[in-house]
Amino acid sequence: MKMIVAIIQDKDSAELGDAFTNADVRATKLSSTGGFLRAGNTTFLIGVENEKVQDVLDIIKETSHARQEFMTPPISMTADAAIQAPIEVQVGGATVFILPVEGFHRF
Ligand code: 2BA
Repeated sequence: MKMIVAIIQDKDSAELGDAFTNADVRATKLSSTGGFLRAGNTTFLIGVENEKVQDVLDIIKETSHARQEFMTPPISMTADAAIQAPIEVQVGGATVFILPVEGFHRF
């Protein structure tokens, strides 16, 4: 069994949640915040049997879209505090970690 941790953009979370339900994939949705943009994103925790991992990855890939966002860099990131122009950042469709699961219990 594996635990898939998928960080996706809030805009895609409803569609991804529906896709998981339709595919009978059990998931937990957490509200999270990106460390760089400090904007809200969504983290799904999905516990799945090894043979279903690829199916889940396919669903995430189909549903998650990369987008361009703008952020104003903090003063510490700019050479000159007077230059505070927003920079364009490409936010990925999904950042996914796959972890081994030692145990799974439902009581
Ligand atoms: P954020 O940390 O808010 O990052 C949003 C986007 O900003 C990133 O998109 C990346 O394109 C850019 N970015 C992040 N850190 C940067 C830096 N130090 N310098 C320049 N650009 C930077 P993604 O890579 O697609 O990441 C989307 C979100 O996934 C992240 O939001 C974060 O919440 C999560 N994430 C990404 N990599 C992670 C990792 N290795 N561990 C934990 N969470 C991660």
